[in-house]
Amino acid sequence: MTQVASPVSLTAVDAPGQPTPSPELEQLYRGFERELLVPLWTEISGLMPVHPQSKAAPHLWRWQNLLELADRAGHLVPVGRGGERRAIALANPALGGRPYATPTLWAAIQYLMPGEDAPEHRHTQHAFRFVVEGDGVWTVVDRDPVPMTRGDFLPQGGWIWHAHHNAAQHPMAWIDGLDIPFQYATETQFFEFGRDAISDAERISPERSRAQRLWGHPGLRPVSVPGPQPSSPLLNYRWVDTDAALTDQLELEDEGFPGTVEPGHAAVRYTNPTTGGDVLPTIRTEMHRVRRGTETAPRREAGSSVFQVFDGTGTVTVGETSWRVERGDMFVVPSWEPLSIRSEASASDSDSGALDLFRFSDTPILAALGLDRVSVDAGR
Ligand code: GTQ
Ligand code: FE2
Repeated sequence: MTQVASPVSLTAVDAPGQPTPSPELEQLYRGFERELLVPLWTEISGLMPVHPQSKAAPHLWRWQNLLELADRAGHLVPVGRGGERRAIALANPALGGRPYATPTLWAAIQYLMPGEDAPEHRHTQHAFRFVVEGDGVWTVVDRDPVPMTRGDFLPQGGWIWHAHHNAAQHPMAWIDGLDIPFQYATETQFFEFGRDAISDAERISPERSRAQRLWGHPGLRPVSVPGPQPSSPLLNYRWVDTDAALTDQLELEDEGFPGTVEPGHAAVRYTNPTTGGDVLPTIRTEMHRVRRGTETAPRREAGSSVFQVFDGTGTVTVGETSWRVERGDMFVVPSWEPLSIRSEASASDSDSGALDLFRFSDTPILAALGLDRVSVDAGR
């Protein structure tokens, strides 16, 4: 049976600017129903709110719980052609059980047992991997073996072939981010299976990917490859570089020079070296470092984001909700919910006691349409 618009009950419309109820008005509304029409005046506050009212909820997933369940899946669920990946998605509790962290973003923990292969495929969904701990897996992107170790970020633009292989004697976990919900909503997905097995040459893990050798030199691009590319040709951003960039920002701040987002808060964005813009057409990715004892000013952004704690401990507040967070924990910031981060070193924290957070968001989609907005409560 076809779904029809729910009837407008005159008494239920409790919004400003409604007409005086009468039998004639009731007749008019029944006429709207028959013709599948809905008036704006009964719906306007929901359809055109004064600011974004996200359907998604702020939510935190504990890394230890994700890891424990992923490991159980590793022992019970084979990975192979058809299912493709042992990836387990974060399902926002306010999005109806769909495997969506936010209305636009997929976030998952992926797990490979020793020696396992995840078969080659490609899809229009833009994707990345981020490694919070471990090593041993490399991903083969367009036949280029790319190593993955703690702190590495690996973008992987749409329609690029990719397979994963765990060469280590131990299981490995990492996180994936994709624009699956966005492409589901816009009905733009294509998918293709690749080879059932990668070649022996692709099983040999080099120190550096070919992409890193070609594109991984700051401010230098190969002259042989002209023009902008839609997603980054640099397939791995190494932790050593990200860490150095953040350390330098905070040291510059100590010396009285600009560079940090706000006092005690350094941040870098992963960029496409052929454009200087975001690494992926639909997903923005950043690494933030909040100095020990610093609390960031509450900040709202149009669009949604997902964070993973990379290092340190602290307290994160999203809207009305606060969590104590530690390494690996993942949380969602819905559109226009204020976010504030406080770094509080615990006794077990090593060295600096700073709180490092990896972040991804749907901002490039909004920016392309002129819908990106930010509001910072600097007065706090
Ligand atoms: O690793 O290729 O989490 O295709 C979801 C879809 C990971 C992947 C996911 C994928 C992948
Ligand atoms: Fe994939």
